Amino acid sequence: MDRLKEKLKKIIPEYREDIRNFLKENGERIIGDISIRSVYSGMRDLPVLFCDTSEILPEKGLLIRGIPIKDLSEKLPEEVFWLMLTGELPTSEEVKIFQEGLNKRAEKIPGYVFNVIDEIPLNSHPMTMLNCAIISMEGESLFVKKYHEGIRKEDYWEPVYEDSLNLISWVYQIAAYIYRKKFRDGKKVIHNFSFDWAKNFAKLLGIKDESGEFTKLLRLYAVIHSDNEGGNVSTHTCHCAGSSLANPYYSVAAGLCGLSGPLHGLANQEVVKWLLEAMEKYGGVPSEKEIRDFVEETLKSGKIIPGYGHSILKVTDPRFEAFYEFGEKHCPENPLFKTVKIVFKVVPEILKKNPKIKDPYPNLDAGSGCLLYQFGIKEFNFYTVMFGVSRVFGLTAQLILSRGFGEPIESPKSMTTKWFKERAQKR
Ligand code: NMX
Ligand code: MLT
Repeated sequence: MDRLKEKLKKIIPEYREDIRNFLKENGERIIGDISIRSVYSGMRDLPVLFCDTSEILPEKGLLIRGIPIKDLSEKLPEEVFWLMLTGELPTSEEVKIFQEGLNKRAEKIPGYVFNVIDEIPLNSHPMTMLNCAIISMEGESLFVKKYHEGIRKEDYWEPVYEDSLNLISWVYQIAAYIYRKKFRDGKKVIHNFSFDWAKNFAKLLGIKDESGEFTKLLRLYAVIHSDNEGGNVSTHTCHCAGSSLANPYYSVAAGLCGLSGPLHGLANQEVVKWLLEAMEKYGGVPSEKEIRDFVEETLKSGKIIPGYGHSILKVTDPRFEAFYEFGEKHCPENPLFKTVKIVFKVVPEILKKNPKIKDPYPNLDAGSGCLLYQFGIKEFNFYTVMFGVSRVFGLTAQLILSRGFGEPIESPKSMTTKWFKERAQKR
């Protein structure tokens, strides 16, 4: 029996009812004003979305269902997925059963998806391969099948849940195949494991891990990247696509296409690329002065400092701190990690000099890549795939809840610049 699904059968109708009642009583209340600048600045700070899996407090960072992300750093991504959906952490028995279910699903990955990857030019970016592979599986969607058979709106979430769990069980296998195909032996390792999600992934990637430290990193990595409230590009894009009732395969791929940009998920590869350039230039771990010069040079050339800044946070991202603490414990002598530390010492002070930059502190991408590098994943253009595989937990949790609530198609109104100008004059 699927215990998570059983729980959701109780929770989701209550969730729907609760929001409906809330809207009945308060739906017409006005909650704020909108400045013209906000509209023209990527809708920054506008409370126009709701998301119940997680929230970001500008001064504290990410909370998943009210729990600070660092307090979840010893948890499994499976547990965090459960938490996002139900508001509670599962018991150890519930986790075990849930993992057994995922492992059963893992074995049912459609074989053709590997042929699809084989047909993609090998010099394509790994995110291209990941997204093509995910989209190619959309014919597997149970949601599509049920929708065409005819299903009550209240029940949409159930096939979305099935599709989501399949995605969670399949996408890491796809990622591992892309890694081996593009960078290693090209072997397709058949999934016949019964470990937890991260250990399965570590095995498939083919990274030697006698100490178990790499698996620990993968668990942390997935938890840290799993969710980040509702407005970031990947989550919002997935949510928006899902609101048209595009199936979870399309919706997740839409979100992951958004993740592929350098201001979002691609920043992790850009960070390591930039750090290695600095190390090459100065012949090893640079001094503080050398990093200062390198940062100034980067800014003067019109480039950004990757891994620094955030559109909501106003403090060092606790997700960066979690990676930093992992690095201190597991690889304090790694030259790349040492360079990350020096950059962290130097960069915020420099960025603070630019009053336009609202957050001069590191985000999660400033510290994630150097840890993968330490364990032998040195091909940094694979890092966004690692982010994507982890983000699937949050994207799908949010899709399930959105369909559970019965959220309608997203359709904010856009106005012309002429309209805004006329409006500004009237005031
Ligand atoms: N280096 C140089 N300039 C920066 C940086 C940075 N790290 N961060 C912000 N700025 C600039 C930004 O480009 C903008 O300039 P302009 O007005 O000339 O376009 C100005 O400061 C104001 O930006 P903010 O309002 O502080 O930040 P915004 O919300 O627009 O953008 C990021 C947030 C995260 C996109 C931005 O800080 C950035 O580009 N950071 C570097 C890339 C990065 O690390 N992205 C990953 C974010 C996390 N993730 O995984 O998705
Ligand atoms: C994320 O985890 O999605 C990033 O920090 C980007 C964001 O929140 O805008």
